[in-house]
Amino acid sequence: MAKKKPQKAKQAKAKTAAKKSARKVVKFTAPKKANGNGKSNNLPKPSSKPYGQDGKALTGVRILDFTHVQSGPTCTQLLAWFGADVIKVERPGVGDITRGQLRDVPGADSLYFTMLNHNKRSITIDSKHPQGMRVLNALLIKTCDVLVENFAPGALDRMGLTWDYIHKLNPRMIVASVKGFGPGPYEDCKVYENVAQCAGGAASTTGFREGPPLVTGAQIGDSGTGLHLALGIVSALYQRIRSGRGQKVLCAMQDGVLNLARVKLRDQQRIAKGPLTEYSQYGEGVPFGKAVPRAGNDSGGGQPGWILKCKGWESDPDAYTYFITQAPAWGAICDVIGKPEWKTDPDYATPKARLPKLKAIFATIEQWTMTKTKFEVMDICNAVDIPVGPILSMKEIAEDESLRKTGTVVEVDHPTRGKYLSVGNPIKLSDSISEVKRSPLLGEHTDEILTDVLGFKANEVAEIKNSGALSAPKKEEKAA
Ligand code: CAO
Repeated sequence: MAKKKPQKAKQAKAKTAAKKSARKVVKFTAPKKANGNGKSNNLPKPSSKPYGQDGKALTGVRILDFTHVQSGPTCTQLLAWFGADVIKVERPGVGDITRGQLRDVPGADSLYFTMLNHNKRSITIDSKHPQGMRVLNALLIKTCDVLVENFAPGALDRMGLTWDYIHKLNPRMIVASVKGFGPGPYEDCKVYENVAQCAGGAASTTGFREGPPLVTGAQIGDSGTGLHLALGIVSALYQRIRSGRGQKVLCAMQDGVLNLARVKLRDQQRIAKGPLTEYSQYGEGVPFGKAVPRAGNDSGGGQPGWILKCKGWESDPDAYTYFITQAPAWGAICDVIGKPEWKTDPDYATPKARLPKLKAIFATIEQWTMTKTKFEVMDICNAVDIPVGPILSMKEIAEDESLRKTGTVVEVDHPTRGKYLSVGNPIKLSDSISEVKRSPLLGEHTDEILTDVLGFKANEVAEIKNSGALSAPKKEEKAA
């Protein structure tokens, strides 16, 4: 018993610290006891409200959003769609640099910004001003569960917001960061999308064998990493229920891209054991080198596929279909393209026999697809279980009624730019319905956050404002 006393004292101390850091808004409490099956007997009662009417998945979670450009904002936008209260801290006068980038409407926030910052609130704070730090400290201690940032390496520390400092202020705080590279030789580098695509192995494995490495239009470095980070944050929030403490969450863009390119690392190991037979270069008799080659439009799995021309391809750059010669569909493919004899011909009947002839086989299939529109190909092939997919232009996607119905493409109204299209939450939860709310204007919620969230009195708000910590330096005001 005597030995256990210091342990008890420690626990009591930890409890007091946890109590001190407990905020009004978030009440994640660990279940008190577990029964014999390891299951909690102290779980909240099931909701009596109908699906979709009992708040959102992350209701009660508050995020100090110190993100900018694309990777970080993607993450915090997802959290906001799931109901987190995301408070975006922006530099006075300027804000997130993307507000002014690629502007299509003079004076209005760019689509770059509006499409990445829905459902958030904006406060302007100069983090390098003592009064600005006072507000940040209040956000850190009093109300927020997670700080998310994607500054250049070291920038957060230079503001004085080191992990030790934050953790001391609020032991429950989760600090989540996107960086270009993880610890190692490149950890200090600034990184943008395409750098990550190159460093993560995507570019070297994308494109045609005869051409240079290629980046993809999908933002796998920025948005892909933001998505990874969001999962890290909700995992850390879940662990905090049990542990009572926050932790650091780091997602390097190189790592995120590599995770998405993992099938290529798979192939890198297979190449040492022999040629990659599903790559069309194998059928063409082109020897493999030491590293995974670019595979053009070959499908990444064991089912050969290629992009084929459809009716109208001469004038429409997107009149193409992706066509997969999945083994179980081979008979149907032969019938559809008018080559029923291939079903029994030993030179064509098995996947192995077809491998060396894939280029010629796809050329024959293309003779058929060129007689149909990509949507006709879709209808005819799907009716007999042949996997195909039309190459959709962004124009076609923007006009797609079914995507509008599911809320994946949404029309949003904005006070300075008017109506615009955006991508809504691609993740659908049946009991946590996402509504897309317009992005905030710069500093739009500064006053309500100072008073309603942080509880500063009128004289304190005036003191902070008069100090200049929340407004642009005079020179910038003149230039604007
Ligand atoms: N008040 C005062 N200063 C602020 C501030 C605020 N509210 N918000 C930001 N700043 C300051 C930072 O403290 C930093 O100052 P110091 O360099 O003096 O410490 C400065 O603004 C610039 O921050 P930054 O270095 O992050 O910005 P940058 O434009 O030079 O670099 C980027 C941009 C994206 C290359 C870099 O942030 C980065 O590498 N981030 C991590 C990887 C990442 O997310 N990349 C994806 C970008 S999306 O394509």
